[in-house]
Amino acid sequence: MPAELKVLGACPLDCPDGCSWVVTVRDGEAVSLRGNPDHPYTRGALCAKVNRWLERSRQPDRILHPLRRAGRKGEGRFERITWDEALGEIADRLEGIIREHGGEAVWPYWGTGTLGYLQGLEGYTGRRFFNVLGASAHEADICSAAGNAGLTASVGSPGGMDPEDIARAGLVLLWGTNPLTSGHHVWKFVQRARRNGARLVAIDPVRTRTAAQADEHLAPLPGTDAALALGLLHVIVGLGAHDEDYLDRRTLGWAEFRERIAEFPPERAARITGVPADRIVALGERVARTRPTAIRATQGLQRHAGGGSALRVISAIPAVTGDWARHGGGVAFSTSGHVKLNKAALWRDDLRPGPVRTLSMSRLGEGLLDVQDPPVKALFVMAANPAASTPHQNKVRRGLARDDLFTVVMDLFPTDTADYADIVLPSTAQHEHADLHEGYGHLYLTWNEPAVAPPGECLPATETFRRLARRMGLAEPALYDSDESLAERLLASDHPWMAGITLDRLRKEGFARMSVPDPFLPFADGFPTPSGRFEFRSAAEGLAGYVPPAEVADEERAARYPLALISAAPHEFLNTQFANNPELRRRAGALTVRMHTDDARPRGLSDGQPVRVGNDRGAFDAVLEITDTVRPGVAATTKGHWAKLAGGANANAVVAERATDLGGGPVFHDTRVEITATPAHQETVK
Ligand SMILES: Nc1nc2c(c(=O)[nH]1)N[C@H]1C(S)=C(S)[C@@H](COP(=O)(O)OP(=O)(O)OC[C@H]3O[C@@H](n4cnc5c(=O)[nH]c(N)nc54)[C@H](O)[C@@H]3O)O[C@H]1N2
Ligand SMILES: Nc1nc2c(c(=O)[nH]1)N[C@H]1C(S)=C(S)[C@@H](COP(=O)(O)OP(=O)(O)OC[C@H]3O[C@@H](n4cnc5c(=O)[nH]c(N)nc54)[C@H](O)[C@@H]3O)O[C@H]1N2
Ligand code: SF4
Ligand SMILES: [Mo]
Repeated sequence: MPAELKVLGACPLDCPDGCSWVVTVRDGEAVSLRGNPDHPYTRGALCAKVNRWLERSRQPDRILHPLRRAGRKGEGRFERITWDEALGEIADRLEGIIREHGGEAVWPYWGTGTLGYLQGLEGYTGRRFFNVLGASAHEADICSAAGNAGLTASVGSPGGMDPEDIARAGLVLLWGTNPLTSGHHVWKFVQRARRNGARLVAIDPVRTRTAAQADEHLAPLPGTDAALALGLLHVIVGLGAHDEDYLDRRTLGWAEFRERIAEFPPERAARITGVPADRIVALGERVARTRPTAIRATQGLQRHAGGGSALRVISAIPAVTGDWARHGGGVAFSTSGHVKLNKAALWRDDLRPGPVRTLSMSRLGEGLLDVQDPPVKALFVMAANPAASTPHQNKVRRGLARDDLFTVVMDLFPTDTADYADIVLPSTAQHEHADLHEGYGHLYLTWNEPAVAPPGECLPATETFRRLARRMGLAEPALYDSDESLAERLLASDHPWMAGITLDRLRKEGFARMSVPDPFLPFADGFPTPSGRFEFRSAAEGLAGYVPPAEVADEERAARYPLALISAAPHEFLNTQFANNPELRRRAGALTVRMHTDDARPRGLSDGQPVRVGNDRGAFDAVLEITDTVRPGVAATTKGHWAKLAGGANANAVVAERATDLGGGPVFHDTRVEITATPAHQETVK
């Protein structure tokens, strides 16, 4: 064996960039992990977080052995047990619960800790095992569900333009997205467009790192984007810049949608969004004049009660201008709609004994406390940290604290959620196991070859479920497939875009671009909707339009909780991952909430003071930053902080367990709060 090996892998995190990485292994030890210079999207660079991947994987708080709870739920006290004891106890408890309550009393709760098709959410290999048990189905609706559903209603698929083609646009709108923090690799394509003369406009209630770099920044009130889009369309149609021929050939419901646009003159859009009418007119004129316009809209935009409709209406802009037919035009939300892997062959839902109910990842509190017939009795949490990530934190904790609930947590670290586990199982990190990945911001598939042996007794999810199946004596042969054979089944797809992509090739080259046509105009020959056209009106969802945010637009609630809170992606963490890395925690500093001077002054609050951010669901403590980077009426914090490292709660203490209009997604950025001095601070002031 050579002394030094280069092993190609993939970043598994829930980030659109799906980076390809190279691990250098010396004497069985990973000595460096870097971005793959040969990957057209990664181009050698990872990010502030993943540059610390190896360091994090060796942190002293890494879980290396199975654990059994030794204290109260939530307390986080555990004793070490053997794998044999752990599997035996899990098998006994599952068998007992299924006997008494049926398979649906088991909830396999997969998070987005890894997006791997083998070890994580995208495929969730354990799905075969849970299918055989007849467990409830898990709806992973926490991230992109609203946008996916909105785009499916109008375009027929969440897949839109290739983000690399943003380089060809004459005008770029970064709409409800903060790529310099949340997926920076798209930036080089944005910059290439700018070098060719494109103007960059950011649309975000907050002047983010990204918005600060734009030529122009519009700051709408959260959740009002569909009204802004309709206002822009009013200007575009008023100038006669709509493409009659395209509308006629490629769309459905234009006459009706045109009437809807007529209801949103710029003055009305301005009243709803808080963006001045002259700015709406100017941007509408710019879109009308510039071909093509590329719109990069990602998840931030759709975390509101009307989030699905927002994506529907925004995707109508290139349908009205005809830009969906132009190379460099359209909307780029998530390329996952273009991935044609044979997921059914991996998942094997045919192994279920019969139809099963579906439980929502975003509404864990409801699932644990309100759902009956049968109630959830066993919760299997895998690559998820819902006690920190999921809405209505106090309700989630009440659910997790139930004495009659058997909870297994598979993770690498002792998270807020692991503290509630009956059994904790130690998991491998990405460079210690095999996996297959897509990137939802590009068109490449990536193979992750294990680079080193796992530390301690950590096991991949695939192997954990093979062992558990054996322990339970399950006869179904599909439960014992090897990782390679699972990957081969997944790649065995007849779709022309998968032509030539084999496991052998992926292992050799590390990644492969899907065999899409070049240039890639996904809807050149029609849209994958029931009518084959872009649907302004869909049979299932009616006519696209503006659906107001729930809390932001609620005046009675605004009287009690005057500030609209956004809790977006932090620069130093990836959701709750890395929030326990000492260096990144140091760089991130304390949990902060930002507020405009006009809101701070009447409250008598000063910069840097501890404050409490609260509403009727709960509260969290933060340090106040007074700034003009948030618009008045809006407060901004970040997701990702571990509650136990941030004074006991984070932003999800105040977020409602409400579903979006389409797709049943969460409404993280549609939250009203009041911000006050923390009680301790009030006392010291007195
Ligand atoms: N560094 C880092 N990168 C990440 C993540 C992370 O935690 N840290 N998370 C990853 C994950 S899981 C995801 S889903 C993506 C999310 O990444 P993004 O899609 O960028 O989503 P957010 O960070 O939630 O919000 C993006 C921006 O939308 C703005 N916004 C909020 N509400 C509205 C609105 O109503 N209208 C408009 N126009 N803008 C609004 C916010 O102020 C924010 O600046 O990033 C991924 N990348
Ligand atoms: N307030 C607020 N909350 C939010 C959001 C927001 O915008 N605002 N955004 C939401 C979004 S977009 C998302 S995607 C969710 C994400 O929420 P989660 O699904 O909870 O994702 P993470 O926080 O990344 O936590 C995943 C856990 O997986 C573990 N893990 C990582 N890799 C592996 C592995 O290979 N095996 C195993 N077994 N475990 C692994 C990590 O250690 C980590 O503890 O959070 C949501 N929460
Ligand atoms: S988090 Fe995103 S940008 Fe960072 S390495 Fe992973 S895929 Fe690349
Ligand atoms: Mo996400």
